[in-house]
Amino acid sequence: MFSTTDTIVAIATPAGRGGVGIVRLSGPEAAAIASRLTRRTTAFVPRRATLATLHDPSAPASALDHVVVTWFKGPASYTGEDVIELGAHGSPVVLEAIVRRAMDEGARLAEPGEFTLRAYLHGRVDLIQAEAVADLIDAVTPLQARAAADQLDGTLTRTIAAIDADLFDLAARLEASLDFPEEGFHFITRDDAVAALDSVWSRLERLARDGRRGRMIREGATVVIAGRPNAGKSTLFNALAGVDRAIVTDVPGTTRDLLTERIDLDGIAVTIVDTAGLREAGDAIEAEGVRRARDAQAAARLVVFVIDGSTALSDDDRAWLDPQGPHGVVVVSKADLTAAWTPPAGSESRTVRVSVSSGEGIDAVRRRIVGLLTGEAPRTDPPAISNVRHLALVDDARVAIERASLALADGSTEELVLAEMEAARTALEAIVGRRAPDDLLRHIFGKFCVGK
Ligand SMILES: Nc1nc2c(ncn2[C@@H]2O[C@H](COP(=O)(O)OP(=O)(O)O)[C@@H](O)[C@H]2O)c(=O)[nH]1
Ligand SMILES: [Mg+2]
Repeated sequence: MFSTTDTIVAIATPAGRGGVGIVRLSGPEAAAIASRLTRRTTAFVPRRATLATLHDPSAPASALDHVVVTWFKGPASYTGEDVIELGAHGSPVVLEAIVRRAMDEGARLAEPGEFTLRAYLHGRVDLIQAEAVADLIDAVTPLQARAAADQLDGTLTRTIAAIDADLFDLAARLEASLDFPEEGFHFITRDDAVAALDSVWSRLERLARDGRRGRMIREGATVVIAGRPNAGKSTLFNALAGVDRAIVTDVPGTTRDLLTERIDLDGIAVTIVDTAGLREAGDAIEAEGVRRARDAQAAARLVVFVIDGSTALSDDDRAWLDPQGPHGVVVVSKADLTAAWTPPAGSESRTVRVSVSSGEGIDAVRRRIVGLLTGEAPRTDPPAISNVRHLALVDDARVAIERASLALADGSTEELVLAEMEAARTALEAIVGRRAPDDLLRHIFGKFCVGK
């Protein structure tokens, strides 16, 4: 079990220097430790920022820093305990000295995610919201941040709670029918029970469908640009990245190492990778580049295959143009030059014609990438669900409801139906964290950084 009886301390602001830096304390001794650090005899006033001087016992004459002390009295605080925030100047030396002083006064260095873990243990947030805190901090696109903020607001919590409540209601009525068997399905007709299960099933199905896009938004994807040397890969990479990262020349084999750049495509954090052209390499360095290119292509979520429109096709090119060819985006480059080949029948729907000189086709490539990654037209609303753990549990619940419906349809006993409904509820409650085992909590909060 996790202990919350001691007082924890950590630097809450990022590593490095800044105008201000914050040291956070949480636990029963937080306010007392702050008083001792600042040698104050009068108590701090809750929620009021108070200027104080922090002393260094090894140099009693000089101050360590002037700090703004804010006391969030529990339970109305982030963790639900007494929380003290010490706003100092953002110097790592000062902030580390403050943490050491707090430890001298009895605080313990916080574990990663321990502040948010305590918020969860004290019921200030549920597990969805705690995980959303980490997602919000880690967000690299505005849509990722919005999706996380929505979950922090409780959108997903409420959706799950509503489904869980309907299941509870249905279970209660089925139980009642069990307890009074002579009345048969008096408390609910079989048809109503079937309809209620159907409704729960479709809500879970919608969540799961939406969640696949949500997961893409939360986790992002790696997209590799492949093709023959000189096809125009680095030029396309630069155009997508919006910066001249990759060296572009008309010498085949210019790009040797992998180049990556993270871009925001409709809210999805896409890491694009420029690779060496796939060919018989000229020297050992290029050969290594080609090997890395093949590895990257194998690991990528999606391949953008570039075919030079102005030179004759290779066998690889033909394979990608084939309507039954590999899954990916096929780009025909150099659309401004005279075409050297005519597109094979049926290949048009697979290809995007691009000219980087005129800018033609770049937006279409972006759209095609997003479309293939999300499996649907981009929407602007963040999906309710985005986390693999949640998604797997929603699927478990959906499958259990399917079994419950089957049991109901083939006239099985109510006990069987109820057992499946209970399994669905267990999965839903595990999402929210109502029945979370310690090792799951360790796993989730261990991924936070210290001070969160
Ligand atoms: N005219 C024209 N030339 C292009 C275009 N895209 C790339 N190139 C040229 O093709 C050559 C090879 O481009 P690069 O991006 O280095 O190809 P990579 O070897 O596949 O990375 C360079 O001389 C580019 O300037 C295009 O859209 N139009
Ligand atoms: Mg290149």
